[in-house]
Amino acid sequence: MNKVILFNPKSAVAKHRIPNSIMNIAASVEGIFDWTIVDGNCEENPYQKIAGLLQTGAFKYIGITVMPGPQTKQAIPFSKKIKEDFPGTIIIWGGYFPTNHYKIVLQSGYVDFVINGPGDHAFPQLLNALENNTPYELIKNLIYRNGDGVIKNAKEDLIEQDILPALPYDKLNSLYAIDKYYLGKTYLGSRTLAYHSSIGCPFTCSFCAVVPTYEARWKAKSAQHVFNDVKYIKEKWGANAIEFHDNNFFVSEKRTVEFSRMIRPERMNWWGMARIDTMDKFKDESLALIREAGCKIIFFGAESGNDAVLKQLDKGGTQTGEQIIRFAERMKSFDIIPEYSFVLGTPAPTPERVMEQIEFDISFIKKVKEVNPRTEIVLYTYSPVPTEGSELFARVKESGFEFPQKLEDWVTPQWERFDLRKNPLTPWLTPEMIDRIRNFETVLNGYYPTVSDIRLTSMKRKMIRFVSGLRYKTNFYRFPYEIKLLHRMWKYRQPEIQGF
Ligand code: B12
Ligand code: SF4
Repeated sequence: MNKVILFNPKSAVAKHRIPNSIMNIAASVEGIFDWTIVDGNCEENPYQKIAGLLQTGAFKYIGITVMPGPQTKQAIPFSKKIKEDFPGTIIIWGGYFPTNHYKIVLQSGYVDFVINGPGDHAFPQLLNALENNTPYELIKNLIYRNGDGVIKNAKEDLIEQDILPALPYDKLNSLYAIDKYYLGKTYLGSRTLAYHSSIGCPFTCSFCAVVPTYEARWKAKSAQHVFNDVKYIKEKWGANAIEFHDNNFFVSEKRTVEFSRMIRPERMNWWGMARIDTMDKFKDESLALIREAGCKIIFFGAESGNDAVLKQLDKGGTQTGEQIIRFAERMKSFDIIPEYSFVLGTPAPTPERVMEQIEFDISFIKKVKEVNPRTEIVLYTYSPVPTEGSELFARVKESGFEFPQKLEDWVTPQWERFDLRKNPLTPWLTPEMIDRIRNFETVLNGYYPTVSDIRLTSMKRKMIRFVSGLRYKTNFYRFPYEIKLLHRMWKYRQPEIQGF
């Protein structure tokens, strides 16, 4: 039986997370195929490592996980080179990038298959078909080339998460010590590990890559299952804090409350992502319990304070600017830090309206800070994702915006910035608008440094706040070089790209 390489391209310069995407895929073939992991975050020269494995002749398949941005930088050139150097290798991509951009990926000619969304069944089924020379054309979640065309198979129903095989921590540890994946000292603890307890999301926000991938579906592990896993991670691997990587951890109040009751005595801190309108419906007792159970900070997609923009973003129809402010205040009484992310720079019919929207949100963010100064703000610039059928994406297409036509174009510097949601190449945004957003961000981060940068001493905090104060108060954000200099000198943390 041919063996399998699972490759996690480099995703972060430091503090890289445990590679849960390929750990899930490894679990799906455990006991059926012999597999190994190459983690681009932990290897000096990952291509050499992969080539060494392929040279043995024992490996025929390489599965690569790709999220947009940094991971494409290794995934694209490496796949191309593997096909040139080892043409018999079958290359299979999975993850958010190929799921949303499958055509360009397969048209490159050097990626053989794409797995559309969850790969827990599709991946072993595909390998079985290829090994036994049986048809793969009906495998759900598979996308493949046929002649000149690209065929997208039907989607599979979401799998019950409790019956999925356990992640192979022991085997990973034999390849790369689990200790490498602790996030060192963070705001949460000294040994924070990432865990994923549910897939998808039941909502259909028109700017979000999760929507075309999961089509408004969500499946979660039960509270008991999550607790058992967390306890195992704590006892066997020594974690003292958990980062829940679910797109939407708090969908169910019942599951959250059950989990909180179980985890409370373990004295662990944890973090997760949520929606404001969902959590605003949680009872006071539930919020108090969540905090007591160790949840210190929650990431919320606030997106905008402007109700018309929220409607355009399709935030489920129930989130409003008024609610965003009120909820920030509500979180104060529970001592939970709300981490609000905003998406600025969405399209509007005229340039003046685009700028008005940006200015509106800048003042709105300042209001949020007034009612609850501990609210962490993460600022993104809107980068389109192909949410076909949404009014927002229709407007994006009308504007003349186009995704790259060749896979290699994604690794050019301008498209990399697009992925990082910093400079999105959208035709309606002028350089002045982008500067206004980025400069405001710099001044905001100067006046309110993130709590997650635990290396920033109180002296440094006071100093940078002092330096930024006048600008913040007078709305003068242009050329904030002095703040940038301090940020660079002190290696200021950027939660928007480094994660929390
Ligand atoms: C952890 C994480 C990171 C980590 C690193 C990830 C890593 N691999 O090391 C960090 C913090 C570095 C990060 C950064 C970014 N991230 Co990120 N990240 C995530 C997060 C929270 C979890 C990924 C994960 O482990 N999932 C758990 C696994 C089990 O799920 P999965 O990946 O979907 O895997 C399943 C399937 O997709 C498929 N599959 C996946 N890979 C493969 C591979 C093969 C071979 C097969 C067959 C199948 C397969 O099967 C799996 C099991 O069913 C996701 C959101 C999420 N919940 O998934 C965002 C997410 C992937 N990130 C995203 C983005 C955009 C980024 C950034 C590029 C930009 C940004 N500003 O956030 C930055 C890059 C910054 C930089 N470094 O410069 C977006 C992608 C959106 C999009 N447009 O496609 C997501 C979806 C968040 C979001 N909702 O917007 N990220
Ligand atoms: S609630 Fe969050 S994860 Fe769900 S669709 Fe909206 S932005 Fe995406």
